Amino acid sequence: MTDHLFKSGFVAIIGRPNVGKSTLLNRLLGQKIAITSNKPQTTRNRILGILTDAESQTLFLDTPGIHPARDDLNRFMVEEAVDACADVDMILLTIDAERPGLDRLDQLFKILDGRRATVLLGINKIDRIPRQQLLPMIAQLSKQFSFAEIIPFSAHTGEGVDTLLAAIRSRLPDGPRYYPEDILTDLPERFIVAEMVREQLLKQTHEEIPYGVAIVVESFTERTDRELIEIKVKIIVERASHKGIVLGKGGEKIRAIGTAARHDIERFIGSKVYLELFVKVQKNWTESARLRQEFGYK
Ligand SMILES: Nc1nc2c(ncn2[C@@H]2O[C@H](COP(=O)(O)OP(=O)(O)O)[C@@H](O)[C@H]2O)c(=O)[nH]1
Ligand SMILES: [Mg+2]
Repeated sequence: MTDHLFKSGFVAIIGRPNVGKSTLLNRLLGQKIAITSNKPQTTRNRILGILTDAESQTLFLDTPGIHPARDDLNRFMVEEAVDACADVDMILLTIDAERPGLDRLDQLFKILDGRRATVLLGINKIDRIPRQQLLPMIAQLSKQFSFAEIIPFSAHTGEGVDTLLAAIRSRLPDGPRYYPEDILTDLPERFIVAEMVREQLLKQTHEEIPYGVAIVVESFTERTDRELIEIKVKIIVERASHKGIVLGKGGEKIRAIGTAARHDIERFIGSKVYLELFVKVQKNWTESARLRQEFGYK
């Protein structure tokens, strides 16, 4: 294949928290690299997912949700999402079919209008609505912004995702293969390991705990004597009382978190893993620029 026939480009996946952006990315890649949950601040950083076939390479940017930001960590997350729209070829604005309104997105549309990127609208979670709602919904949405295309799909069941992918690939400009074809992300393994632990904290603890948590991989050692990777992970919480909740009665909670995270990490790395978790209290780290940076929110 001669190089000038190859297509490639960046696609930013944006939208409100919880509409299923990260679930879609994982579905597109056929592997879990982005963590998901029903809690709003699940995705904190921009995540690059790379999908390559014989003719093209699509570089998807999964982003934290766009929402009113009340504090510094949230402002960082919204900036990550808006920044991701700079210099991309396409923007896939994603909405939830159960709450399809584009209201309060005026500001976002102003930003999008100024971009050269093609804007597609993805309507996710169509498995949750009666089919006959779909056409009127599309008619309504197409009046609100001139999307290049509106594509309904379910990231959960996979329905419509092939159509979405075809719509994206057909609009890719000529471009090089930026990454080798077997690379799925530019994220370090350590980052994804930390995210998989954070996902379990999101899923297995409640209230303010998941929001005030940061995860740091302290060591990552490949044992040569056994086919095993030893990973030591520090869980940072904002308060002493949170430490007790994460540990649980007799250490029950942290064991459950460790077991579930280890399964995901083993599937991702393709090797047996020994995972050691420990909890440290770092008061009000979300308010400290230095600590946010140290914990990976630059
Ligand atoms: N029923 C249904 N649930 C979905 C679908 N896509 C995502 N979800 C769920 O919606 C929640 C938010 O998903 P997530 O990918 O973390 O959303 P994000 O904040 O936009 O990245 C999770 O509980 C997902 O399992 C879908 O197509 N159908
Ligand atoms: Mg997400």
